[in-house]
Amino acid sequence: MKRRKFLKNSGLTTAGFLSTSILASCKTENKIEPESATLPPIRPVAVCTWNFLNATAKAWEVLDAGGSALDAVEQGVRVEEADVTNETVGKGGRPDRDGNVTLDACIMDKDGNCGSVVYLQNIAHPVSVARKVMEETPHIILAGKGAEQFAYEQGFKKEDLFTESTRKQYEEWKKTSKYETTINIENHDTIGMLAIDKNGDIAGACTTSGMAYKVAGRVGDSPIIGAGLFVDNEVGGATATGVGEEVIRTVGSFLIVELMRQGMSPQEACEEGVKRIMKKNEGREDFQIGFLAINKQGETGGYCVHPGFTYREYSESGHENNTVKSFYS
Ligand code: SD4
Repeated sequence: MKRRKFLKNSGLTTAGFLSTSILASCKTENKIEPESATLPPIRPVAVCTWNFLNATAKAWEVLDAGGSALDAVEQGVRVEEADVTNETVGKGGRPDRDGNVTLDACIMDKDGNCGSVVYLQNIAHPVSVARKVMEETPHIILAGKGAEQFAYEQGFKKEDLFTESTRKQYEEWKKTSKYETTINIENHDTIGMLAIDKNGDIAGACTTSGMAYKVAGRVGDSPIIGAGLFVDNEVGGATATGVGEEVIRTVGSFLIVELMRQGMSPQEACEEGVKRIMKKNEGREDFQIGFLAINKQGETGGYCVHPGFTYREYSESGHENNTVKSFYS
């Protein structure tokens, strides 16, 4: 206890010393510039994996109204969870090979608080359940039946997550029961979202139904803090899409944030993240990964294994879908 107090006090002293020296270094003639004058202005922004215009527009609406980055990412990704035409997220997500639609999601805030649900069935908005796990329990991850039970206790409704289309596709798939993690870019449209609010705080969320026709019980990277998503409010955030097994092996999003902490730009960090994965998979071409990152200054970047991955960015200067460079051309 005493030691902690000492560290806290010495931290304060160091902070005091630093701001004094920053102030001193900002002295121009007889005028002292406030410390904030030397920092870039805060630029609220929302970015997400792939070209999800409606989701980023929703996140931007929250940010523009002065809402928190945490609310923005939750509200933003919920748009995709509710969109039944997106067959990789939320309601309308494709099932596992036994015909269960199972959802994975996580959320992380500026203070490093996080919540996650894995293998969640019958609930259309796993990201909101993940937020409840973060805010209402002392835990971080709830799985399967326990997560579902918790969701009902929190007032979420039971829903059939199949649609006519996904049921038909599943019946068709069963005729061959062939499972491959193909590089088809259409097979990957998990949404990972990062946002910076007017206070300059960063939050992120990630939600998916995972690989179509996966082995029952399989959980990917998307709900794993550090793999599919990571946020450090001092540095930035990162999120991933694609074959989750490969992202987990390198703890991809955490790696990218740490690379940014060491001085890399979001773009450089995403490139290095993909290169690390490719080093472990030399010569392998049969999978796709896309990384997206943002730093504290609001700079963004992305990189992927195969061409096709894009990310949508939304800020007061408008919105655009950015095509990113890839490891293979
Ligand atoms: C997973 N990363 O479960 C997810 C899949 C994905 O678009 O990104 N799909 O491995």
